[in-house]
Amino acid sequence: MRRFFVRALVRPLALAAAATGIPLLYATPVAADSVVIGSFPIDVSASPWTVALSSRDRFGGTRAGQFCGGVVIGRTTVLTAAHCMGEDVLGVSPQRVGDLKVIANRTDLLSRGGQEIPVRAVRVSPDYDSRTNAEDYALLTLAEPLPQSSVIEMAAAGDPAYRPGTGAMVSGWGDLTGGGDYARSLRATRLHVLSDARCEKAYPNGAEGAYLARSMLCAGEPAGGHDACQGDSGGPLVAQGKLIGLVSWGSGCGRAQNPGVYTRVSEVVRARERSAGAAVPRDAR
Ligand code: 4AZ
Repeated sequence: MRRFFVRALVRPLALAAAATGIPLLYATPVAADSVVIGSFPIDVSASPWTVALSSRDRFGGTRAGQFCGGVVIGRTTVLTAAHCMGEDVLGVSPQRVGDLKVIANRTDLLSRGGQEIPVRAVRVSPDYDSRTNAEDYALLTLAEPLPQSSVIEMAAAGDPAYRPGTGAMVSGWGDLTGGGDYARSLRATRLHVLSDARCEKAYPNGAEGAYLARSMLCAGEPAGGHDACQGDSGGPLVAQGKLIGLVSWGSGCGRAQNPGVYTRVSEVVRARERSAGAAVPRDAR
């Protein structure tokens, strides 16, 4: 995650600094605006589709091996970010992570609650572009089914939940401060869907970090302070009871001028319809 953090977060800032001529350090006062505020603890029963991705082999046991979030979209199917399955995060290809698991229905990572279920197969979106972060999703097939009560419906294109101004909630075990202060217990924050124009302005065209409205969704608060951060990646952004986004990338955390960028979940729905089960497993329907 650290290497992804550097790649995904620092480069857009560097590009912005180059474009404006404002020195990078002046443009990014670390202490003032990299702190995520406004998150609150929640019990996983309030968001039973939120799961932790875990590998104790790769990430150690101090937080049960948690390194990303995920979302239950079928009893044996978890949706996460493609970049969570990247070699720059895992160190090796996901197939070579022997203990890749999904931790479900557990609020406190170090408790014994819920289920730990091995991941049987990983399918990264064939359209994922690690350079632009476009189509940042992957599907995990679980070795055992989760309860139906953990499954959340994905919002298709045109669903009113995608409209700017819609209230939404994001949840995860990610960084609380932007300084590597990872949560042990599940947290959430409320924010709003923002216009594509807002993120196009925040992330102008560049070799990396450009906002692409077709496959990305912009969310945050006009004043900043409510945001996902490193370690939340792959986790759910939910509005009107449906899944609309996956935590994907952004510049810093909680900065007013840099909203969070999410994978647009309607793209996952579209890919599933297009391929009629080839790219997306049937049990995800
Ligand atoms: C990350 O590195 C990450 N503030 C996730 C979300 C955001 C930034 C970084 C959005 O996983």
